[in-house]
Amino acid sequence: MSATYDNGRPLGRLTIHDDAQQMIDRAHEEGIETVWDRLRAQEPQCGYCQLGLSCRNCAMGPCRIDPFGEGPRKGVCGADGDVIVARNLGRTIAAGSSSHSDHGRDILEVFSAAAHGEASGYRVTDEAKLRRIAGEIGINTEGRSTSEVAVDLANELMANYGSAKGSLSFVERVPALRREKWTGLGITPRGVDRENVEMMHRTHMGVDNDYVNLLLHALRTSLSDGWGGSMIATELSDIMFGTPTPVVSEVNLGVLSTDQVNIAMHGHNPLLSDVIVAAAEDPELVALARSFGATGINIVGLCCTGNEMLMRKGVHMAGNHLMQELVLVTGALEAMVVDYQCIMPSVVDVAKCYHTKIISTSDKAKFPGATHVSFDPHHGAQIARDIVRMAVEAYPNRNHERVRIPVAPVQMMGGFSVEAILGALGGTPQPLIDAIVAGTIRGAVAVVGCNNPKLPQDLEHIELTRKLIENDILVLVTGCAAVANGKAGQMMPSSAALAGPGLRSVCESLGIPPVLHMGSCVDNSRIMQLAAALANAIGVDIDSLPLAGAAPEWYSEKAVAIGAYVVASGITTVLGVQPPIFGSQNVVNLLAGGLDGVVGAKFAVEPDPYKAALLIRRHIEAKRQGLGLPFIAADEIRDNESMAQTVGV
Ligand code: BF8
Ligand code: SF4
Repeated sequence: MSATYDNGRPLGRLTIHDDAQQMIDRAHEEGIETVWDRLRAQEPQCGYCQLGLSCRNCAMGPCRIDPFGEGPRKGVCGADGDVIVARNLGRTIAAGSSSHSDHGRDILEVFSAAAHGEASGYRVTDEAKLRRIAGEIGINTEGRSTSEVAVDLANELMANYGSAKGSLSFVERVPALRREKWTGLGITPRGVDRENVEMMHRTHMGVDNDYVNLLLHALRTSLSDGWGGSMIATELSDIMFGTPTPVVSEVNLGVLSTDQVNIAMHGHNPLLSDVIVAAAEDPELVALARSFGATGINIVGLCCTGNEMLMRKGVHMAGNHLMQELVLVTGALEAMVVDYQCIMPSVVDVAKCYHTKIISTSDKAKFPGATHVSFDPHHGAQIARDIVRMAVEAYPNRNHERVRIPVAPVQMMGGFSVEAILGALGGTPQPLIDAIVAGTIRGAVAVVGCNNPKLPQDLEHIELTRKLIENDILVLVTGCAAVANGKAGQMMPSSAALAGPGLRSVCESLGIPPVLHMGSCVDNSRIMQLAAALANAIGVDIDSLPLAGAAPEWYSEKAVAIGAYVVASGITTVLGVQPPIFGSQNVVNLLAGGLDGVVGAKFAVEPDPYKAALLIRRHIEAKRQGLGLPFIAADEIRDNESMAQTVGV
């Protein structure tokens, strides 16, 4: 009996989507274990760890602090709860920052190889962006060839990873007032590797034992990702694979095909997926698929690899984080090709129940039981063809009677890079500023992050977003939050009908949705850039703007790093899942209060999407008041229903 069921009845609501629920039921019928089963098997989860009060940083431990005062109040070394909680959070942020930034480095290394003419299948696609970015960071572009400029840009950005440079190239984008705040706090980010190494050093036993000092460095570490590694990943991906422009795609398990070879690209890095999409159009491989009775080769995306492909090529999206096992349960996948991050090891076990091949490709991320094809970008095009061939050759093994594709797909629009948004506005942020000043749009919120099996899948993403747009708040989405909103039908221009009258009128006049897909999780750097551009255009710091962030269903260390750089950049952020910091009242007070006094933003935790929407709405109105714009006083914002009626008309 599966643990997600009790006498055949599901234990609580696991998802709000029909495609997911049908596949959960099928997994149950077939005795296939999923993430929800394993979560239940882990319960009750460790209370010390949930509070952040356990430490295993050295062999005098492991230690835990009793939050109630009857047991130990200090670890063996003497560290108290404040230090242990802050150290754990710092290490989490270092892991998240390292993940995104190492992805950025992989892109940078291939960009460098391509600039030297050494990487087959990769080239500069957006020449104008190459020259604009190079010029922005002081590289001479006049009269120089593409490869000369690209080599210089690669070398300059490589230096962002080490300690040779004093600060990151893209920090110049940050409003001067913000940079002054960072300087005052000593958190201007230096090299990506340097900040991360220093975070690990400071959290070794007997180094930094001041929770405030630790947390400030954690912010600095996250900033090295947000304005460094992640931003490098985004900008170079655009230069190599194309800067996204609005594109209509389809989403949910209905994007799988009953009569084509289905290949799901899962993970994060577009280096592999870009060449796979090209290989799937290779006439020889299409002919091979036809020779096996398939009508073609269907590439679909999962998680952030899916977002990268959707944003640039309109490739259909099978689902977000909690769909990675369920997509296998359709029985329709010939191959799941993975690189790294957010790939559950369990996909190998689920795939064994079907004919599906799991093909791992990164030497950094091996999965016992999977077929490993080491991806060398120098021979990217050939390796991509080899991988697609393996998938095609699996098609004859498909048991068509076991195939169940549960629903029809839903349309969603993606492709809203900063360039595309400014393009839709006529080349300048001024129309958006005018709409915010007039109150037609009250403000903007980035709804980002993951799925977490502790919550009904996508419920919080969708309900929070819906309430925000109803209240004339523009929503920017990335990562799994974007996929959630796409599945719910909230991301087409016609979805403007769901928005309040002000936002609706703006969206209808521009032909855009009220929820704008800005990309994968590294592409939260696009949101930072947009916020900085708005602040620079008005001549204020980012924390003066009517903006907020939300990560309603986060699970990942990367999401913690994102939240940290968003807050350190001046944007208050609401989390839907409690982070493991509540073992230290001092740490909570700092992150949820004290930070506001120094970076102009803070964290809040609110699992109820309606209350989160209300909290955000109040925050946005307070920022409007601060800018001298028409605002609704907090005590007049009673609840979301009355907000929708009172505001924005
Ligand atoms: O980087 S939103 S579950 S897939 S961590 Fe992972 Fe979270 Fe999805 Fe993308 Ni981001
Ligand atoms: Fe225990 Fe201190 Fe070692 Fe942590 S660093 S395990 S608190 S002795």
